[in-house]
Amino acid sequence: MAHAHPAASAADAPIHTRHGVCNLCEAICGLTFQVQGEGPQARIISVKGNDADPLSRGHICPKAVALKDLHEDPDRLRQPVKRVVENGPSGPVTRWQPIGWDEAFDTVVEGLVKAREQHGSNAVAVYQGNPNVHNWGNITHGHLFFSQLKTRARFSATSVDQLPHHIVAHWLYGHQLAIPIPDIDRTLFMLVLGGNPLASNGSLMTVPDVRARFKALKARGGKLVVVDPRRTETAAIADEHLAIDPGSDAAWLLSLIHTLFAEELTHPGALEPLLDQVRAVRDAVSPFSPEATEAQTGIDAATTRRIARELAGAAGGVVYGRMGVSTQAHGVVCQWAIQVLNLLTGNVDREGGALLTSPALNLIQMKLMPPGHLDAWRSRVRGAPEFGGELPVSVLAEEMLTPGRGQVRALVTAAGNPVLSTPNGRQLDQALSQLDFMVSIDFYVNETTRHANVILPPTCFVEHDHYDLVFLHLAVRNVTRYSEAIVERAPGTLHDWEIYSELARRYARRAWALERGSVRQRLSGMITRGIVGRLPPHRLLALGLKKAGRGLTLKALRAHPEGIDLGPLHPTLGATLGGRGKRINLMPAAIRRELPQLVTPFTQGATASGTTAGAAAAERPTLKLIGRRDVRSNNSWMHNSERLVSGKARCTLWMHPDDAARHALQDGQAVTVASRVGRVSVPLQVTSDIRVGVVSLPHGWGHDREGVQLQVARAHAGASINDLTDERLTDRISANAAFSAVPVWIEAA
Ligand SMILES: Nc1nc2c(c(=O)[nH]1)N[C@H]1C(S)=C(S)[C@@H](COP(=O)(O)OP(=O)(O)OC[C@H]3O[C@@H](n4cnc5c(=O)[nH]c(N)nc54)[C@H](O)[C@@H]3O)O[C@H]1N2
Ligand SMILES: Nc1nc2c(c(=O)[nH]1)N[C@H]1C(S)=C(S)[C@@H](COP(=O)(O)OP(=O)(O)OC[C@H]3O[C@@H](n4cnc5c(=O)[nH]c(N)nc54)[C@H](O)[C@@H]3O)O[C@H]1N2
Ligand code: SF4
Ligand SMILES: [Mo]
Repeated sequence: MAHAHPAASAADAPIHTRHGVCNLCEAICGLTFQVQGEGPQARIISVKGNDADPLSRGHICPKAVALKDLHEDPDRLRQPVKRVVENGPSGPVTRWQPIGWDEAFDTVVEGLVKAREQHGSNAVAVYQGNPNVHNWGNITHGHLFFSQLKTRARFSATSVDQLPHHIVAHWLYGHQLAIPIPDIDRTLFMLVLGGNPLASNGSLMTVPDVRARFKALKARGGKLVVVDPRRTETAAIADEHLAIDPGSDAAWLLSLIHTLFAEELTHPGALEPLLDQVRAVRDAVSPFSPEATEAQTGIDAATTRRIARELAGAAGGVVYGRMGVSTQAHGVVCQWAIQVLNLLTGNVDREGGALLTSPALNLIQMKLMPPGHLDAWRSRVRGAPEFGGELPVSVLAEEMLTPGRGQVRALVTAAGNPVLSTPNGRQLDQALSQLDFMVSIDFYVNETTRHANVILPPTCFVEHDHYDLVFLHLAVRNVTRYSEAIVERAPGTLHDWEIYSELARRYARRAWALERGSVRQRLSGMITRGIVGRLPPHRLLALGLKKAGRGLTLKALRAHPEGIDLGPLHPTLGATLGGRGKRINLMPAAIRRELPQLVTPFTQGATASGTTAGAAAAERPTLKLIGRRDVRSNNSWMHNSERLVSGKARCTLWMHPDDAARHALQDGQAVTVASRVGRVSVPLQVTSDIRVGVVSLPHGWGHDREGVQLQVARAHAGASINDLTDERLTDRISANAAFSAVPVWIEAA
């Protein structure tokens, strides 16, 4: 492919210092760039942490420098392309033909409208990937386009991630984004389940420089306990590590709640008058004594009781659970139980506990984000519930492959790579190749976008400005920060928001006849889209800051590119609940129905994860597969940076020495891992840092597929764990993907 590669600017051109942030992960670290030259030819010559940043305080990780690699990557698309299949000497050959924006937009609108006309609105599906939340233009302008599709077939990375957190926040605090954040800088006891912030840099807890913050916690006499089947980087620096059996956390958390009641350790304090159904919780957890669940969890009853006492006794303590306890069969029960523990010990809305934040632009209080709704409709084939207007992505492939009214025939992917990121990705890979039309808004031809008819590539992060609309809501300190673009974009390129604005405009015109509603309603929609569509995100930010009325202006933010400190977290629960006249119902109906169903599996050592396994399981010993993150990796899409993939291969299967001996396998040898849905081959890494009976593979690998245009990533391809994870293994309440404890069989390759 012929791309304009940013030419090196003259070595004697002046060097400028510019401040910005890294948007790759939730830590949103402040950065200082050295840029040589001017205009689109300018080159980034260094990337460093910004010491003046009040949140990240100079911290960065190795991925920050890769923002430069992304900017310079010759594989990154800088112009729209369309897929053309031609007859070559030895069969059909696929080629990506560069096209102009005008043709690209028209082809996309035509393809989508045609699918809708022929098969109905729900035949056009949308998948929005993780970077949508990290790139504010998608949030400010994406809805102008997506809302017009009028489809219920909406999917996102939320349902392979934090969906249980949103559901529980919606139930307890009235809003999907009302997620209390650990007050890590003041807490005296922190219990972390299924999170490894030392590698991930925190999640639903924007916490740059987390290692230093944990160190400070210990220095002030606090305690860190990590519950994880693997001895993670975070477990290694903790005061205590409990290697729980994967998928059994809900049982353990119920035993902690049980202990609080049994030992009269519940002290909700100031929360007391807000809590409803406390007794119902006590009754529901009564079967789950620490003795009853210890066989399941592998954590002995005495330890469980001690941990409950330590949490209740701390002058500011917090339970925090992330991926490992969200993406499992009991994800919603886990996240509910974590909130209940924090509430019953009086640690919600309390310094040193978990607090709602006070960002400069408060999407909850300013009503800029809907509170959420659950089960307003269900998926066509399996009957999985929607949340907040989205269906769980585990059902996407079956919605494409199952004929009938409403079958998905066209797809829009935006900043997502579901082939590598969602359970049974191989099945989805095949389903994508059978679609009538697909468009991807993405700057790479990767495992997913290779199936698109047209790819619309936006600018990359250093080429546009940024204000973090989401993660400043989740930060351990209240901070506000606006960053200008670091380098000028190349001529003829578009930002994500401009792509959406234009798609929205053209789609509205073409689909006019399909819209219901009066002419007046349709016109007013068009006018709103026309106005908002033309306002760049920073103009909307300026308006929002004014409306927020906290005396902050865009001008003030521009004057402080390092960020403005708004102070430590402070109690604000009243403002979130009070505004809604709401109390906290500790026992939502779905939990009331679910807990009795868990009594037998959780207290009698039966397998808790429900489905799968099948006949094969009876014959061969199964191990439980879990995931893994590495600080140099970022989901599926930063593996084209040589500096992030060099060195020892990281896509290896971790296995305990006892299991290796039982399987007669040796460190370093190639093994085949098989599950109900597929098999992959990977090198084995034998280590006692993982629990017996458990194996671990990282996600986001598996790049060596026909047509993928990622030169570096293909040379370090690895295998995809999601060729093993099972789309039928989901959380029982939300249908969020259950990536933890997938039954697998292992043999020498
Ligand atoms: N370097 C890097 N950073 C990232 C990302 C990345 O890909 N790479 N991705 C970003 C994204 S999108 C997210 S959502 C966050 C995620 O942030 P984290 O949740 O902190 O990330 P993980 O490292 O996946 O941590 C999950 C932990 O759960 C453990 N685990 C697995 N199964 C179970 C179980 O059944 N019970 C318990 N108790 N633990 C279990 C795993 O061993 C693992 O250590 O990270 C973000 N940051
Ligand atoms: N087994 C297993 N599977 C997992 C996980 C796990 O722990 N285990 N983690 C899950 C989690 S937490 C997540 S969040 C998902 C992530 O899953 P996805 O969101 O589906 O995948 P990403 O790897 O984040 O892919 C991001 C895509 O966006 C593109 N992109 C990057 N920046 C931009 C931008 O600014 N604009 C546009 N338009 N495109 C951009 C990239 O080129 C890439 O194609 O994976 C999930 N999958
Ligand atoms: S921790 Fe690394 S990837 Fe995450 S924001 Fe900071 S520099 Fe970027
Ligand atoms: Mo995520």
